[in-house]
Amino acid sequence: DFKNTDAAIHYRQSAFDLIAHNFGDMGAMLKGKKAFDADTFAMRATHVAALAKIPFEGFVAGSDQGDTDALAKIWQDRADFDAKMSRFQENAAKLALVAQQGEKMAIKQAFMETGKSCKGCHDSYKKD
Ligand code: ASC
Repeated sequence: DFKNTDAAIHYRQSAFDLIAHNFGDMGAMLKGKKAFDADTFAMRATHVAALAKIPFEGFVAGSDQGDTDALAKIWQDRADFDAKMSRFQENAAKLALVAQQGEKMAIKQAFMETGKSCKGCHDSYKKD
């Protein structure tokens, strides 16, 4: 439980910030903006897979009100939101696994799939 909806918003945003930092660095490596380092990439993928499980808890009733980009639509289309969140978690878990195996093409594919699940949810449920 959270003290109030602001605490829930802060909790989920903290996790998303950590996810964005790690995922962004992975993207920079894949796009050649920085050197690809397999160990660092795998570490970040493992972080994202663990962090992906965090935000869900913060989407408590009433927390579309406050300092948040979360749309009220989340609570109206709850089953779809939950499915999209699960999909993101599954894709992130797969990415972490593939990253440890070190096959660059498989890594790129899994990274793109994960990115699609970030964007898919943002397009439906995040203010732009
Ligand atoms: C990121 C980030 C997102 C996703 C999304 C993927 O690095 O901050 O929200 O990737 O842009 O399409």
